[in-house]
Amino acid sequence: VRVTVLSGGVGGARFLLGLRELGHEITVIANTGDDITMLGLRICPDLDTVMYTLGGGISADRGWGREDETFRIRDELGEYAATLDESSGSDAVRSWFGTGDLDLATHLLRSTWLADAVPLSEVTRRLCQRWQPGVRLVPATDTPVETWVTLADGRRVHFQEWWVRLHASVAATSFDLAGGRTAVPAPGVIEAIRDADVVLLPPSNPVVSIGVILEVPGIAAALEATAAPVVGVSPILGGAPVRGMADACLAAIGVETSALAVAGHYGRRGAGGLIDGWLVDTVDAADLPALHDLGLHARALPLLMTDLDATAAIASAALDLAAEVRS
Ligand code: FO1
Repeated sequence: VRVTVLSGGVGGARFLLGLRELGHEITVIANTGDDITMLGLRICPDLDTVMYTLGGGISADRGWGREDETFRIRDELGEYAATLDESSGSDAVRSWFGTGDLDLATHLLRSTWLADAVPLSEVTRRLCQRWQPGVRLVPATDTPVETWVTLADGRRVHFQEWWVRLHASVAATSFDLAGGRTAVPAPGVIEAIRDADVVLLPPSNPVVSIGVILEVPGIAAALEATAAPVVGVSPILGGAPVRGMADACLAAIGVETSALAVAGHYGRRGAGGLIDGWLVDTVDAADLPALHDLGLHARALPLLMTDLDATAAIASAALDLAAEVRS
């Protein structure tokens, strides 16, 4: 079965580990709105988290960067930062975002190839030759895009600054995808949605991960048009995200932090929305009638991805719901 998955970082990558156990032909369309250029290097957090997670190199506790990592270069840069002022350039003194020594090899290679006008999708293909993730990993777009956040105090900061330095402690009032208007889906992205047997929305951040992928012109329309059933997995359990700060993102766009509200936010296909089916955790089973009233196929089951078997069971339930939608 050809399964196409729109994915962000940690939650999507963990879901993919379970889905991969089921042995289908998987194409992952990854969010690139988290991407940032630091000290001349292009860093693609969600592409790398999926690649490292499925390739067996991810730092399990961090959810980003490499296992067995050292940060000698980051710390050495910090020694310089301590003696510099802003006139030296914000990258030089901005030491709140550090990359590990092993991780730097990925950024050096990617940045060299990008500087030679190699498209990000080709860069990703080359990097995956080492990591063998067992899926086709494609950025949503080869066009450089970045999520920027407008804060309640009027500042506009890069997503990473809001997420990492501020830890979303200052309320966001809106997100915009810099470069998004002229972004073009990467080669194969539209076809992967159009020709899929099933399209899945894993429990990634609905706003800054899935939402950003959907902002790339053409992708939302492809989702609405595909003959494949589209099934989502709620990232919100019992009114809270399992990990990350999807609640802060949902609040910024005026969506309540609940499994039902996120389903309503994605909307039912055929009614201008993007999904046909929705999985919620057992704690949200009371939402099933309301989900059916939205015209969605829905099922409640344990959604905590505690281990590989639990995650594979969730992925299997998503495929079962897709089969129910198709029938
Ligand atoms: N997250 C942090 O909290 N602190 C960091 O210093 C940091 C560095 C970093 C470097 C490379 C990379 O791929 C990810 C990194 N992240 C860091 C995580 C990143 O902010 C998140 O992975 C996503 O962008 C949010 O999903």
